[in-house]
Amino acid sequence: MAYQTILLDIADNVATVTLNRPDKLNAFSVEMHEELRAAIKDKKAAKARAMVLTGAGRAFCAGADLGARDLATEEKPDLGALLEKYYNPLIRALRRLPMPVIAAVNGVAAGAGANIAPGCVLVFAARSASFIQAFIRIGLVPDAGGTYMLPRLIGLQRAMGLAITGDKIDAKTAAQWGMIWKCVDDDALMDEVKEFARHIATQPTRSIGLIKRALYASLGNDLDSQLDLERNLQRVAGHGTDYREGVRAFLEKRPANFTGA
Ligand code: LHQ
Repeated sequence: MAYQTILLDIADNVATVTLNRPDKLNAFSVEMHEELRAAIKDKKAAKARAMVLTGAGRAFCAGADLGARDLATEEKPDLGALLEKYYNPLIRALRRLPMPVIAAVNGVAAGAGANIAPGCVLVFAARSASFIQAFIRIGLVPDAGGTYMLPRLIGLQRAMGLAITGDKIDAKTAAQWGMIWKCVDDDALMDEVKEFARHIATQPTRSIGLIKRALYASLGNDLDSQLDLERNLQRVAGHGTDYREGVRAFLEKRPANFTGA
């Protein structure tokens, strides 16, 4: 498929998706939503063992394209319908994808753009990048999973503060607060993320998918349910060839050669 608003590159078992509307700071149009959805489901990309999500130009993503609706003629815009059709399925898809998706936040991430990043398993951000819960600035509510992830990542006070002020925080603060995994020098960001993704793509991919399931489920589970889930997932992991290979490699004192199965 030829994409107009994203770029998809697959190399070394890593699928890199670049949001590519740089003149709009990679704001989400319907077309970009549809192309991103197609890229996530792409058959070749699905064979990769890690995905990187980043933005072209100076921004990661400025959220919804605010020029896409004509509010002068729309009396009661149904923004819920847009979330139902595009943003919610995107967050669910990122969550459920068995491979790890790593966000490389190369610049400003605002509105839904700030919240799709923590929808990925790990977030690396350039030192000059920033995160803005911009919704309040236009009379809206954080979406794309922000009201779920933010309090869990950074605590209720900080989440509340960011959401009701729309204040910008820089990548260093985001890392200190636990909102992102790592803040990286601008020039080093893509090299570091690619190297990390290539490494992760050599690891037991199936286990990573199971770990995603376990840790995300833990955010809503009590201990008993979580212990049951760990038992179930470990059962699945124990049937994988990577488990056998990992143990064999350990006993033979050699590096493991994981296939992701
Ligand atoms: C944009 C955008 C943008 C269009 C920059 N759209 N063009 C879900 C459901 C339904 C509806 C609504 O929303 C949602 C979820 C959401 O995401 S709501 C939140 C939407 N996003 C925002 O409110 C952020 C809007 N953007 C900004 O506040 C600023 O652009 C930031 C702080 C991101 C960057 O500021 P600057 O670095 O000063 O850049 P800029 O404002 O000059 O933008 C550069 C260009 O990008 C500019 O176009 P132009 O033709 O003048 O060069 C902007 O109009 C365009 N752009 N964001 N979201």
